[in-house]
This record gives sequence, C-alpha cells and structure tokens, in this order.
Amino acid sequence: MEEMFCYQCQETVGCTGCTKSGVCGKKPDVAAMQDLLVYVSKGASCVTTAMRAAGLPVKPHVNHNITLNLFTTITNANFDKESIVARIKDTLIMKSKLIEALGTTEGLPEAALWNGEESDFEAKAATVGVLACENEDIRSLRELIIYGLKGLSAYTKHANALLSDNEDIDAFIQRALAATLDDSLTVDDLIALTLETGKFGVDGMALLDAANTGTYGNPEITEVDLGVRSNPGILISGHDLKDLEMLLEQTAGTGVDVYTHCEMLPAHYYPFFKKYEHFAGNYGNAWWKQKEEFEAFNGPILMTTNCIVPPAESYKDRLWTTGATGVSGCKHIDAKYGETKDFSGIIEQAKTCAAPTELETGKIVGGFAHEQVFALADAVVDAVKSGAIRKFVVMAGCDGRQKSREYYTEFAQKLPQDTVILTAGCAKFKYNKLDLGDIGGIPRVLDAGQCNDSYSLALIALKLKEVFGLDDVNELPIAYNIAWYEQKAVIVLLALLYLGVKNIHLGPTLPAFLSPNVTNVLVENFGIAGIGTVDEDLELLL
Ligand code: FSO
Ligand code: SF4
Repeated sequence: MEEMFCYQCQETVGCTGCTKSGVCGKKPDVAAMQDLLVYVSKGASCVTTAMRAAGLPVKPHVNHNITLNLFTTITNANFDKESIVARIKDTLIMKSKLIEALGTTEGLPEAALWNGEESDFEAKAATVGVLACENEDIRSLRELIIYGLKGLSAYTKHANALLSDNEDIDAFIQRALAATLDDSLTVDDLIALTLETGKFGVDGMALLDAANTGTYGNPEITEVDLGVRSNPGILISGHDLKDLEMLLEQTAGTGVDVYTHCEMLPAHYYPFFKKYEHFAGNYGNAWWKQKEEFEAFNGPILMTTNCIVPPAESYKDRLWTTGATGVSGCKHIDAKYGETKDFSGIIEQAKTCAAPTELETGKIVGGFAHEQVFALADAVVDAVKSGAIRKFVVMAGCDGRQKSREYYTEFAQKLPQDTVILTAGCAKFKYNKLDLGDIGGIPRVLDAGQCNDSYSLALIALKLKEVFGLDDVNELPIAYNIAWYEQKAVIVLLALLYLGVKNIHLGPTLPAFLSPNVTNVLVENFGIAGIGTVDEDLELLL
C-alpha cells in the first residue's frame, strides 16, 4: 500500500491532497483503514436510517459506535492501524445484527451489505476512498458534509461521555452519512444537506455546552498559571472534560500535579475544577509545538482527543491515549460510557518522573463564555455605544504549524486599540500571550474556551443583536477572521453559515476539498473569502 488520498485538513500537501504520506504523519496503510472505517460506518448508517424509517428503535450503543468511528478518522486523532481495524470488524458485526433487526436487505446499497474478512480490507479500501466519486462537485459536497459530520461526532462524543445524548442528532448524522452514498442526489440537494449539517452543528454544540456547563458550572473569568511547580506532573491534552475529571479525582493526594495542554486550557475556567489544589496550570502552547514541549514536560502526557503529532522515541513511552485517539506502541486506556477509566498506570509512571521543566511564567486570562459575557453585557453595550469598542473580531478556530499562520499574530497586534478579539479553539495561542491590554477593564482578547465554545460566540452575537434591536446578525459591528485546520472547524463554519453569518474570512488557505463551483456557491451566497495581507484585511474588515 503506497498510495493514499486525503485532503481533509488545511495542511494537506500543496493545498491539493496528501498522496504518499500525510503532513500530519498518517501513512497510506492507516489512511486506507480510515477510508474503510468511514465506508462501513456509512453502510451501518444506511441500515439504521432504514430502521428508523420503519419505526424500529436504534440503541444508544449503535449511535455511540458510529460517532466514535467518525471521530477516530479526524485529523491527528488516531495513527494506530490495529485499533482502526478492530473498529471496522466491530462495525461489520454490529451491521449484521442491525440488518437482522431490520428484517430485510431490500433497497440497501452495497456499503450496507458488504461484509469482508480482514484479508479483504486493503483491497476494499482501495475502492472506497474520496476519489471513488468522479464528479468533482458531488465529491466536494459529499466530503464537506462528511467532514462536518466528523466534527459534529467529536462534539457529540464528549457530550455522550457526560451521559448526554440526543437521538435527533445521531439520527441526522446517520441519515446524512447514508445520503453521501446516494447517487440520485443533485448538487442542490447536497447544498441543502450541507446547510442542514450546519443546523445540527448548532444543536451538537448546544448539547455539549449544556452537558459541560450542567456538569461543571458556567465558565468564569479566570487567571491561569503558565509556570510549573516542583512536583512531578501529568499533562492532559485534548477536549474531553470527563477524562480530566477522572484524572483529577485519581491523582488527588498522590503528590502528582495535573497540567492542561492546548485545548484543555479552558477547563480552568469551569468552577468545578477549581477545587483541585493539584490542578496546577497550563503548560505549553498549541498542539503543533508538542514535540519540544512534551519532551520538556518530563512526565506522562494523556491525549484525550486530537491533535497528536506522532511522538519521538524519546518520549513515546510517556504518551498515553484514550477515547478515539491512538498511536501504535503507546498505551491506551479505555472504559465504556459511564464507567470510570483506570488511570493508575499513568499516575504510577508520573511518580517516577522529574517535575516539568519551566517553559514560561506568568498568567493568562480567559473564561469569557456566554454567561460570563452576559454578566458583563451592560459594560460591553456601553463601550459599544460610547465608541470605546468600535468592532469585535471573531478570530476563533485552530492553530497550525505553517509559517503563513504568523499572519494571525500580526493581525492581532495590528488591530487598533478600540477593537476586541473574540476567540475560541487553539487559534488563540497565536496571540493570547501578547499583552494587548483592555478597554475600560474589558480585556481585548476574550477567550470563550475550546473550539466547540464557538457556540458561546454565536450566543453572544445573538444577544448583542437583541440588545441593539437589530434584525440581522450581520448588522452588528462584528467581523469574522477564522483560522481552520481540521474537521471540527468545518462543523463550526457550517454552524455559523446556518445561523446566517456572512462574509467570513477563512484562512490561512481555503479548503482543498472545495471545488471551484462549490467555492463559488459559498462566495455568492455567504460572502466567504480567503485572507490577503494583514494590512489589506485590516482595511477590509474594519
Ligand atoms: Fe485545535 Fe486540534 Fe479544537 Fe481541533 S487542538 S485543531 S479544530 O483538534 O479541535 O481547536
Ligand atoms: Fe494530509 Fe491532513 Fe489528511 Fe493528514 S489529515 S493526510 S495532513 S490532508
């Protein structure tokens, strides 16, 4: 297996597609098994969709398996071929049982009926990848929908971990996945389905927001330490707050501190986690700097979700995975939904390690999710009315390793003093440690949280629209300059489009999976644009 084709993330080779090996480190054999996992998930989704149409119930574990399958194929989540093969086999078994429950195979497509042995997987995978669809525009829309569903599945999975489920969202994910196999759907049908994906993106982020805030309280303004303490530590990365809760519980009183990394930083903003004295602070920066930073951390690292950079041998034995993540050769910890994961192995390892090497000192401030901003609404509205705040700029999304992303640091630095950055996701690491000051006590960088907390930014925009008595969210003094990397950013984008947000600038490059015609649709209907130079864009956006 020497060839592959993947163009699902922003760093894809030449902005067209990874064909020999992924920039992310994904190799052709893993890419092939991911393609096949998506294919069998589509097949299973055809069966569940037929079951629902026939009035038959679909059990929660089926929904969980399909979302976990999609999450597993997201950029930088899972590089472990064996675990992906195991998921394909489990899905095939599950699919056979579903067909039995449905009681007929009539009308089901090939993907629903295919049931190969492991020895067939490689050959089958070669026929079901992205390029199997020859029409460029249909392929583009199908992949846009699938990538949105991957992002939505990630968020759904985190809500599920907090025992929060929404059958309507799962039914949609499966109906839409099944629809990507339907050759009778036209470009217009698929555009409608793309927008519907955005609607369920809003619902999915709302589900996760309710699960997070219902369990851990509403994020509040918080200073987070960037320095280190003298105990050994465990570094936890990714987005899964339930994993963090279990780790904090099990490390309490062991003499091991817990530090957050990258997208776990916003956990500090939740009231619930403040009671843990050994919850030390945030270590390091965005995901792509992990090779040096994990080396320097000295202790074990727990990856609860993407983004993983395939580890160097020097710290590979300290990298642990859980949930959808996997790296062959790294230890994986798991448990069923609702059960407690056993983190004793990682805690024992931590005790034998040196304390982290200090990378930086000081503090950063965050916690500006919806309730906290609503509590400040009067001050914010006054600042807008008096002209002290001229414009908000949403700079949410992802960070990445390409040099062109220095644009976002420069853009933040050059924004005039009467502007406020609204952010969420790991994009913030490009400017959250610059001292950009405040406007009458309101910091000029308001961090709502993880990428899924872009939902908060949407709620804040809707609230401002109401306060100012406007008819259209686009009349607000808010500009959108969003950085994307992987598929969670795709669902955030589709959610914003569904909410009617126009003129979003997306960078550092537009997705390779958008064909010229599909790009035109987005430009004409939503005013989507790429980025230019910092100076041009400052002029344009302000
Ligand atoms: Fe970043 Fe990675 Fe949250 Fe993504 S760490 S890039 S969009 O997984 O999910 O923001
Ligand atoms: Fe390439 Fe991105 Fe796919 Fe990795 S996820 S193989 S970098 S397109």
